[in-house]
Amino acid sequence: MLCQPTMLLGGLLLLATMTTARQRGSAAGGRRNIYRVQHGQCSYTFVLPEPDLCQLVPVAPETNSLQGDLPASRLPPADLRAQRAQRVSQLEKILENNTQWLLKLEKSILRSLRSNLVQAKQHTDPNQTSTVLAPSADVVNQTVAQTHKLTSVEAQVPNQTSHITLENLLTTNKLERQVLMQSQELQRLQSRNRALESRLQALEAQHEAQMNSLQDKREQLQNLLGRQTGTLTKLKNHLQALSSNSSSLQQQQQQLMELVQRLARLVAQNQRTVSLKVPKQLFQDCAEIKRSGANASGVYTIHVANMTKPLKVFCDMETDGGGWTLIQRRQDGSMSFQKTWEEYKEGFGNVAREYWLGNEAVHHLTSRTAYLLRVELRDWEGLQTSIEYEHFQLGSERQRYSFSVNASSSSSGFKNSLAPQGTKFSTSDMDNDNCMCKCAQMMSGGWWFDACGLSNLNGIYYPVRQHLHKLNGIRWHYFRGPSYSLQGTRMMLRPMVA
Ligand SMILES: [Ca+2]
Repeated sequence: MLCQPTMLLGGLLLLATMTTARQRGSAAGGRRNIYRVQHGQCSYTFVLPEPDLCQLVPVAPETNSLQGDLPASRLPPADLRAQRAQRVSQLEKILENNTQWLLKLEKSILRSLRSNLVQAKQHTDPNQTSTVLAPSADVVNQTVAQTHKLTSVEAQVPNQTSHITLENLLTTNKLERQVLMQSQELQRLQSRNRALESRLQALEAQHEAQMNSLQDKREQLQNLLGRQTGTLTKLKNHLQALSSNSSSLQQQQQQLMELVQRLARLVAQNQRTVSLKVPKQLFQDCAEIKRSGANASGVYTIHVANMTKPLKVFCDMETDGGGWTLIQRRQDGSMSFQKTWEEYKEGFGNVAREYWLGNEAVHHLTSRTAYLLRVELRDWEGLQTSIEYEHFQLGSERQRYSFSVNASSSSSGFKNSLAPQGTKFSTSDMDNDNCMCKCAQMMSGGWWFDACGLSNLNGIYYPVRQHLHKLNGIRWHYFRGPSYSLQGTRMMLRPMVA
């Protein structure tokens, strides 16, 4: 069925209106419009999306507000952004080409429409009109096909735009997560930094306190050093003073020594003078010395008959009239009495302290005249006693210095403890006792051991608190028992007839 020329003209006008409206829709953006084209008895419906191409282009990744706040190092890669921008640019070019093509089509239609209108006014024959409008229908069909093509192209634009937007959203979410994680990390680092700062402050305070303490100690040490230096200086001064004093003392000592030497020389000269003036007098014993006028107890020199050498001897000038010649004395343990036969024969010790005059001298002395032997004993408690023996005489060495007495008398009434007369003298190296043993080795010292007898005044000297229960000590049985070691003893001779 043929369409009326007016209807065809209205359809073309509608098509032109549609094209113009589409262009405005593109400018307004966002909506989908339905267009209908009536061509004769045929009706064409166009559903065209109204993409916001003009708005999509500005919503580029560079204008994202969130990305705009990010540091440059956290932005998407540059090539990704360039790729997206390129794709958007391509779409825009396609759309622009299509639009230009539509504008050209529109102009062509308008030109054809005007020429057809002019021809229609010239030729009112409907048949001719239909013949003239036939090419216009072909043009409309071409226009519809181009419109379909344009619609498909426009439909691709939102899809591409949605895809790009989705990628942007995903990238944005990813970046937001990274930003959140980095913010959390930053907070953690800030918290750790604050803790480290607090610790640093505490350490600085501790360090300052230690520095103050060290400063105080240093000041104390300096004070101490100063005091010690002062003390050292004083000590040096004292030392110098002492050195000078010492030098002075040494000089005085030297002067004194020289003085003593001069005095000694003077004394020696005086002694030689006295010896030259006084004729030398020889004494047999202390009794003779006493008779010569000497009344002071002390050390004298005697000349015993038949003895080649003079003897130093201690004379007791006080006891019971004095004149006693000591042949034995024990008083402090200063002399050991562990001696040989020969030593007991010749005598030993210090006559001013402890000594044994000598068996040979006693033999010669008691062979000249009758002597009284006095034995004095003293214990550790201060008790003293004495025993005297008349006609004490000591045999010769050939007789092993055996002794003989006539009678004895004790000042305290004690029984005699001396061995029987005739008992020989024994030493550790000369056994003359009446025992199968060697009493001198058992009892120590040299003595008139029987077997081994009741006395030994030449035993070992034991000091106080060690003097008990000693069989080899200085013992006298009938005074303090068989094992009591005495504190002191004296044996001395004096002629029975003065
Ligand atoms: Ca014997």
